[in-house]
Amino acid sequence: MASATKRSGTSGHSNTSIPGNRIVTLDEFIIRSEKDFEYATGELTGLLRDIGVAAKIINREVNKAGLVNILGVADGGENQSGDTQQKLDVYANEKIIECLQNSGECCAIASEENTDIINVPPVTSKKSHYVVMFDPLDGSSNIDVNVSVGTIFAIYRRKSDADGPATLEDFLQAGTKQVAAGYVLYGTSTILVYTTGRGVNGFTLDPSIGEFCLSHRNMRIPENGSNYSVNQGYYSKFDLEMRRYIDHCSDQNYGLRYIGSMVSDIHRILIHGGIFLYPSTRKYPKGKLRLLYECNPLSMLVEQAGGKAINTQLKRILDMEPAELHQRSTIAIGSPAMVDELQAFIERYSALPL
Ligand code: AHM
Ligand code: MG
Repeated sequence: MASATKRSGTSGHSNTSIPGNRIVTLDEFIIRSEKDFEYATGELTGLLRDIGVAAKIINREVNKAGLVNILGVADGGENQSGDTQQKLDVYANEKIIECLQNSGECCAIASEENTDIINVPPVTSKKSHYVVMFDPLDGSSNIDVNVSVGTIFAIYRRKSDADGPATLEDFLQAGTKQVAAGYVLYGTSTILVYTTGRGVNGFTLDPSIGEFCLSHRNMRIPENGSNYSVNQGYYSKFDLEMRRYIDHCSDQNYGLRYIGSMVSDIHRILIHGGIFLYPSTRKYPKGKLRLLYECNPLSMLVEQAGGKAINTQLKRILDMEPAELHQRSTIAIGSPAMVDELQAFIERYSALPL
């Protein structure tokens, strides 16, 4: 098997002083990057490392999913949002919570799979200033058929006093307040991509040494793309402006690529350009995807790579003020020229009388 580390030092410049021609592990990169932050205490560094460890554990289980009894729907069947819960959803959720609780680097957690926030008891009386939100296994309906799935995470600084327990308000913050966001894609190879607001970097898991190694430095999304990504099966349920935009994509001979696993679709768009759409449908009038666990972290990443992310009311996703933990949103995200083009369609057609 080709070593992932051989791809280290791809295009772009680094936001750290790491030379481009040698293996750089995720841990080393995180520690070096800490020096970019004047008042860094090491907490954020610790959190990112915890997520890296959880990702390796989940990766191990995802990779052998067909061999052990971990495929299929979990006992109980659904989470609080009414989504089908797979055994691997439950496993991934438990592992991330466990890793975060063991280190105590965050004071509370919110997961797409849990109804309420989970307070993390302090470890060795250390006060933590961060909360973490995540979707443990996004696109999990794809697991049973061996299609890529992902973990998405977002880290915020708490608003409440560090002496007391975390509150819901610590989580109901606009996406602009994220201090870090990222995803892990369990695909043909496993890659962890994250940002702390200073560019986007990707780390491929080299199975031969069990380490995430820097493979995609300073990722930049292409200004334009030739693919669009939407569940076209819902076409007749979309609003007029969305149908006209999809017609336009087809007229322009854009390719349709839709995996049904948002992390995979966004990863492709980050690398090759394109646009991902999840507008309102009859089943999900406010959109399907969750603002806090999916839209905000992926919007931060895409913006950091030079892209754009808006909802179908043309509001920047990162400026939305969340009112509830499991809030859903519509989303259009990707190459800036394509999001602008969609915006022009919405402005033009939503103004027409029905
Ligand atoms: P999940 O968090 O329950 O897995 O749902 C989110 C997923 C996204 O990854 C994907 O883009 C979307 O749901 C697919 O939905 P649909 O099957 O309606 O197209
Ligand atoms: Mg999800």
